[in-house]
Amino acid sequence: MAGRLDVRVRCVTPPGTGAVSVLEFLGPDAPRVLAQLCPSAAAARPGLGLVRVYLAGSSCDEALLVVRSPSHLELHVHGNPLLVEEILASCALVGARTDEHMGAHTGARGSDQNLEARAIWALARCQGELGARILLDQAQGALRREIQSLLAKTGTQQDVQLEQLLERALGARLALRPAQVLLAGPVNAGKSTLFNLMVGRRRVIAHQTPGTTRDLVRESVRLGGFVIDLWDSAGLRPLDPSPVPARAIDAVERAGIRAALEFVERADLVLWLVPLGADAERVLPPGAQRGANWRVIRTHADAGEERAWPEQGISVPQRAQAAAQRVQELIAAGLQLQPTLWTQGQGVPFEDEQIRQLEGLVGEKARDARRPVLGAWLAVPAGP
Ligand SMILES: Nc1nc2c(ncn2[C@@H]2O[C@H](COP(=O)(O)OP(=O)(O)OP(=O)(O)O)[C@@H](O)[C@H]2O)c(=O)[nH]1
Ligand SMILES: [Mg+2]
Repeated sequence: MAGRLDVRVRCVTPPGTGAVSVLEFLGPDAPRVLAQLCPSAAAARPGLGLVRVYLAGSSCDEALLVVRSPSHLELHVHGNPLLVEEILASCALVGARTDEHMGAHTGARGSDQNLEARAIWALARCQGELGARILLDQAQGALRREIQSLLAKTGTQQDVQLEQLLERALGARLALRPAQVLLAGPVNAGKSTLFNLMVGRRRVIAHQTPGTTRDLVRESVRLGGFVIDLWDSAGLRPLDPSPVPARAIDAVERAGIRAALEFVERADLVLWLVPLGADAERVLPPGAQRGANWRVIRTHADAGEERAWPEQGISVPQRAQAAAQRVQELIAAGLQLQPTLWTQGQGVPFEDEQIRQLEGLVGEKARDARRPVLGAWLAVPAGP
């Protein structure tokens, strides 16, 4: 093993297979370590260039070399986890401090990563447009600046800014990770039909046979700048004798119903689908209560004499577009999605732990605790 060099090598893109993985070489010995992998890098000038990467003497990739400064270089290799692993190992072999200690490559956020790097980590996983814009801003220092300005204030002014920051963080949670929205209700209510409509393709079987859906099925659905996880589930059977001719309920269907009922307990929002005119409560299992996060949607609003859609119900077969719009509105209202919760430049705490800490800092009594807690957020300085 070579002696330690003054260079840190870390993978700054998320773990896993991707188009490109970016390796950062930081420190005065960065060019020396890089030249072991890419001999042509020794003569590289500031800017961009193509280099060949060699491992154990054989060429293994063609990469983009970015020379930001003599002590800050980036190697953009193809995004193969094995390749990244091998490059880090070969850097460690010549004495570099590699990112096993940083944790970024293994998927964990090291506590020695600054706020900006952690925002980039979250950005790589964020599915929604609004969340991505918020995280990009935090990666460019918005949260750091907000905390600095908060700590520069005192008394009531500081109390107010802290409360606003917490409120923004809570509002942003559903922009940063998808809410879980469940379609539930009696068999044949039209859950799978609506699910396919919202997903935009025939993802699951919708059929007049009661009990068609057996399992929970998830798909991502965009709602403006937000993304939700929408779930289809097995229909519940009425507790009294069913009016629909049904085959005997078997063990698989029973398991599906159990899974649906369990999900009802933990979903952020339950859309309870019931055909227009049917009793919405009839299929609820004993003891089950409609929570505050339930919204009833009447389906089959085209059936019979009553042509009530879209005000009283939806009809996917007859008026798909109106149905989709109505359901989107119900989801946005049910989840209290706020597209205007953030404007560029405002800090948004983006990790659950940050929100937990902020909650502990609200109120006059917690004033003294703010500097140590929030100061620690800034302890690792922003990168070069
Ligand atoms: N007329 C009418 N038919 C509908 C409507 N929505 C769904 N259907 C039909 O009702 C039948 C059942 O629809 P599904 O979407 O499979 O119902 P489901 O709630 O998923 O049923 P399970 O999976 O058995 O719980 C299918 O034949 C659909 O075409 C509607 O609004 N109006
Ligand atoms: Mg179904």
